[in-house]
Amino acid sequence: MDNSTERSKKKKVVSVVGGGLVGALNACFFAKRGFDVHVFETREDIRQANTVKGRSINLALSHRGRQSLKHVGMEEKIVSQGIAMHARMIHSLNGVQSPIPYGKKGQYILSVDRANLNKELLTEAEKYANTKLNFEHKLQDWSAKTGLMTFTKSDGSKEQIEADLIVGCDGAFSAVRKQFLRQSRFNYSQTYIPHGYMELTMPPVNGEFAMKANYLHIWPRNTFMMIALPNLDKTFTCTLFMPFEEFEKITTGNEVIGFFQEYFPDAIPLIGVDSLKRDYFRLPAQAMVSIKCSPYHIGDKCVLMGDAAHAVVPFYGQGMNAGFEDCIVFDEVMEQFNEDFGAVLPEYTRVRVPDDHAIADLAMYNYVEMRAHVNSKWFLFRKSVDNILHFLMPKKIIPLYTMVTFTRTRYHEAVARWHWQDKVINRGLLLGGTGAILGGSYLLIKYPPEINKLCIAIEKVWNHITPFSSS
Ligand code: FAD
Ligand code: EGU
Repeated sequence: MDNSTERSKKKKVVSVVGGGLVGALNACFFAKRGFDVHVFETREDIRQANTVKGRSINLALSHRGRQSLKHVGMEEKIVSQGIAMHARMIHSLNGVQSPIPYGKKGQYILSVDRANLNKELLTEAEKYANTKLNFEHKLQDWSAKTGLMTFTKSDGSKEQIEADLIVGCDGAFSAVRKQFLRQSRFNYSQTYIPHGYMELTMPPVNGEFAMKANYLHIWPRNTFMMIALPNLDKTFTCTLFMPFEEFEKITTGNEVIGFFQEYFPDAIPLIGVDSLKRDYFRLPAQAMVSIKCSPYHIGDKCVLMGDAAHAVVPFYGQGMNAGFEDCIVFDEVMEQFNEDFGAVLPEYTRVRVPDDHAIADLAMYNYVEMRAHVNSKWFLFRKSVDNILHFLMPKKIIPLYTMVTFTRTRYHEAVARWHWQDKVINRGLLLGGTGAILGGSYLLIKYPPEINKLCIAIEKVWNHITPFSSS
């Protein structure tokens, strides 16, 4: 029997709630399968709007996100509109900049413009004849019993709509998820971290990027941290992360400059004193939340994807990438279970929850780690050790960020493998240390005068692997 004709005869209706990054991409995935796709988005059509509000201007796109875009034929286009970042650039307090590559030559991440990516995805979704985009439609409520959704339109009027499947892609504060909270045996947790973030723009200098363009710039200062990603218009968007209580301490322009002089002095002339003062007070610091839940579905009627299912803190650059990967995983399960929603939805929850929870945990772990003891020296040291071990044993030891960023290794497997590698490394250090002590003692007894030379040699090696300025 020909599956595709049987499928097209059914032509089930799929309602995607949320036309953000994941919703717009998901619309393409469902449209490609031949469903009747309706997207409902609260905002007006951002392609016509001139005010682009919302959070984070640019994002790091990596392998998982790219694979997902490739699935709907969008990879090339989006990549061509992004800026490659082949390495991080670590800024020390004294202004020294040190690059650390992400990997081999072809391994880089991309800085992409959120608004542009969203527009491209909406335009792509609209190319399918079986897709309809509905803007200024805010999901007010829906019934888990009947599947009936109620939308509020911009003029205040209400509209009721039914669908065979509701796909909740409406972000971290999902209205679709609200009904899940009323179900028995639904697990939910949310954690706001003490840090907030604020975006500052670094303009071009003489028509050129103010800093090296093809890098993700990082100023690691323990509890204070700044990250900058390049934009196509030759600006950088700097994101400042710090505890809300620290944001609140700074109330005047001079205090802003004083704070930057203490922690990010090299950025002051690049952002500019006046625009730094202006940008800082333009918007209040934004909160960051981590949300985990399970299951991701209700019966054969509704499923959550993207931030609606799992909001993660941005300290692994994976929120959008994970949401995009959700779309591929769902598509794979659809193929496996012949688009039978009753079977697909529970299987999607079964395979995807452990991975989304793993990346949520990893991002939170990295936040805690960076906040606790990551200054520029430590960052350089740790990443160098990772890279050296990977270079020496490319098959056995793969850095965690490499598995997360450059492969589609399931997140939970990457974590398991990371724990295993840590054991191997510790055992190696233990064996190596024991060997060095035993061997060293032997040499000391046999050739006492040679010890001086040995010390010099060790010092040389040490200076070679940690050639960093103080911070
Ligand atoms: P959203 O982008 O939030 O979209 C949800 C959409 O649903 C919106 O358009 C909204 O208007 C709409 N909506 C909401 N409620 C309703 C309703 N009731 N009815 C109809 N529509 C509704 N990720 C990365 O991969 N790389 C990064 O480098 C990165 N950096 C980040 C930096 C910061 C500071 C932050 C905060 C996040 C970062 N992320 C990053 C995460 C990324 O922004 C999110 O994971 C991603 O935007 C999630 O997409 P989404 O479509 O699920 O949700
Ligand atoms: C945070 C905010 C460096 C964009 C995690 C690395 C991020 C991004 C890192 C933001 C860091 C931190 C990784 C990438 C990326 C690093 C990563 C973080 C993009 C472990 C716009 N993080 N981010 N790790 O390795 O894997 O370079 O706002 F500072 S991209 Cl916090 Cl790869």
